[in-house]
Amino acid sequence: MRLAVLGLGLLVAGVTAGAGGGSGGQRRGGEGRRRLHRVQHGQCSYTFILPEMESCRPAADQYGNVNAAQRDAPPAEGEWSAQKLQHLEMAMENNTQWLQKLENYIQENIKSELVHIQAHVVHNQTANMLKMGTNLLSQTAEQTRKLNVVEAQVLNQTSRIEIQLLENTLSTNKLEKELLMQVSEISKLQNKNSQLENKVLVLESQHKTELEDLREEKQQLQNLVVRQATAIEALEKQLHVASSNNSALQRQQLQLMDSVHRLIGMVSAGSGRCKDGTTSLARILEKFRDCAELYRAGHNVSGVYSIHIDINMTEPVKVFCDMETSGGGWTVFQRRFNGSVDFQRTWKEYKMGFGDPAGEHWLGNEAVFRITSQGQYSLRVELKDWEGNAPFSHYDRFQLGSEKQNYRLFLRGYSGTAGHQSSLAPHGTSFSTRDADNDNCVCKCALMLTGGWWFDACGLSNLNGMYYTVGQNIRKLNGIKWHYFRGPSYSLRSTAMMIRPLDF
Ligand SMILES: *[C@@H]1O[C@H](CO)[C@@H](O)[C@H](O)[C@H]1NC(C)=O
Ligand SMILES: *[C@@H]1O[C@H](CO)[C@@H](O)[C@H](O)[C@H]1NC(C)=O
Ligand SMILES: *[C@@H]1O[C@H](CO)[C@@H](O)[C@H](O)[C@H]1NC(C)=O
Ligand SMILES: *[C@@H]1O[C@H](CO)[C@@H](O)[C@H](O)[C@H]1NC(C)=O
Ligand SMILES: *[C@@H]1O[C@H](CO)[C@@H](O)[C@H](O)[C@H]1NC(C)=O
Ligand SMILES: *[C@@H]1O[C@H](CO)[C@@H](O)[C@H](O)[C@H]1NC(C)=O
Ligand SMILES: CC(=O)N[C@H]1CO[C@H](CO)[C@@H](O)[C@@H]1O
Repeated sequence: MRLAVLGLGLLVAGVTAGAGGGSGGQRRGGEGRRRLHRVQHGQCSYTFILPEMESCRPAADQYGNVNAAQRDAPPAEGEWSAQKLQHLEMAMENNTQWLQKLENYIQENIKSELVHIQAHVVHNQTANMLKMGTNLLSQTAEQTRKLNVVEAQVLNQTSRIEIQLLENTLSTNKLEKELLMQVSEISKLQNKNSQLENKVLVLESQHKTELEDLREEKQQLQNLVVRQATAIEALEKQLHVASSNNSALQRQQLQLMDSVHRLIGMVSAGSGRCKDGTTSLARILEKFRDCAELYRAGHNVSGVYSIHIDINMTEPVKVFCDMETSGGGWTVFQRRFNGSVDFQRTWKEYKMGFGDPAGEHWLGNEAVFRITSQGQYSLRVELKDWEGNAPFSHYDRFQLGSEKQNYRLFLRGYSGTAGHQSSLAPHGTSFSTRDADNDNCVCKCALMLTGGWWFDACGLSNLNGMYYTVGQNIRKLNGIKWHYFRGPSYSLRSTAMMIRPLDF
């Protein structure tokens, strides 16, 4: 390859060199017969302009034809014209000679330069050809290299694809194996399934028979239930009669208990001989000190019960027990809800109590004093207004002083929903009635506000005030008042004050 390119380059150089020489020679030959003489030297051209003479027509024959023209010319022209002609010829000859000299000179100069130039051109062309050749060679080499790289890449891709194909076939084989295994497992499972189905069929048939047996049993049981229902109805009827008999019996029992108490009193008042007998009798007859004990003994229905406040009070005291509110067991000592009982009472009446335990009622300061002296008691005040609100006030500790202490109040631990703070008179406030003024006012609070209460001066509450019905209960200073619930002049609809042991 390299050799071929080199040869080609040499050939091209030779051709151009020959062409250049040829053209140069031709031009020179032509210029010899013209008035403009031009010489080409490389890229430069030299032009010589020669002096022109008038009527030089004969000049065309100046080489060799001069004598012939002289012979052909008419003799009339004369000697003058012959001389002139000779002169012209000489000048022409001079010119020609000069021109030849010039031409020789130029030719010599040009020859040497031409040789030089041709050599240069050949060298330059050769160098250019070589350069081109080397360029071509290097380009070819580069292309070959690139081709090799591409080939390698193609081979790499092909090998990679082959590897992937191998892997794929491998995984396909694996999958086929797994598929075979799964197919076998499925067939196993199908076998098991068919076995199970058989079992299920067997069981179903068993169940059917059992179900039929069960249906028969159910029928029998239903018949039994119907029979028993009728029996229960009969029993219920009997129970109804018996319970009516039972309440009658309870009443008889109460009467009996009263009579027995009276007997015990009589016996204890009598001679001391039978002391052992009376205590054993008292133990036999149950005595409840408050509603909490009644509740613990199983009485869980609100209503009127009898309690024995202490050993000396032999007569039982009838009291209303609230067995529902906040766990039950409450001994109610004040209750108002329809104004049927007058609460304008004297000190003695407030001491001993008044009203109806089943309706509106005041149990009595003496009883409350004795009950709350038995242990630690809590107080709960239940209130209702005419708009249907039913809040409460609770005091952890509540106790009344004795009559000598004017049944003064002992209170601690307020909580509840009937106001953010207690409306009951402060600790130590005495009880006042219209005939016993123990308040902290120069006035008589019990007369102004009516009823009997722990008036301070005159305080924020009075649940024993006048009972006003709905519509008349507003702007009444002497009504049923609980300041922090409905303010100082609103008379409430219903109230209840009740006590229960702190540890109930
Ligand atoms: C050789 O040829 C290049 C371009 O073909 C030209 O530029 C350069 O002058 C030449 N050299 C000679 C010595 O003729
Ligand atoms: C194929 O090409 C990758 C990256 O292009 C290369 O890591 C690997 O070695 C090549 N493999 C061969 C066989 O040339
Ligand atoms: C109810 O009591 C009466 C007598 O008090 C009695 O004759 C009757 O048999 C009793 N009834 C029942 C079902 O105990
Ligand atoms: C009340 O007591 C009876 C048994 O003495 C019981 O069956 C009933 O559930 C109780 N009622 C309440 C509200 O506790
Ligand atoms: C105890 O009972 C007797 C007789 O009934 C009575 O005289 C006495 O005042 C009573 N004591 C008290 C503290 O009530
Ligand atoms: C108040 O209630 C009691 C007990 O429920 C009832 O006997 C009485 O008739 C009632 N009085 C009025 C005025 O409603
Ligand atoms: C006619 C003419 O010009 N003749 C001249 C030719 O050249 C020689 C010398 O070169 C002259 O001496 C002539 O006078």
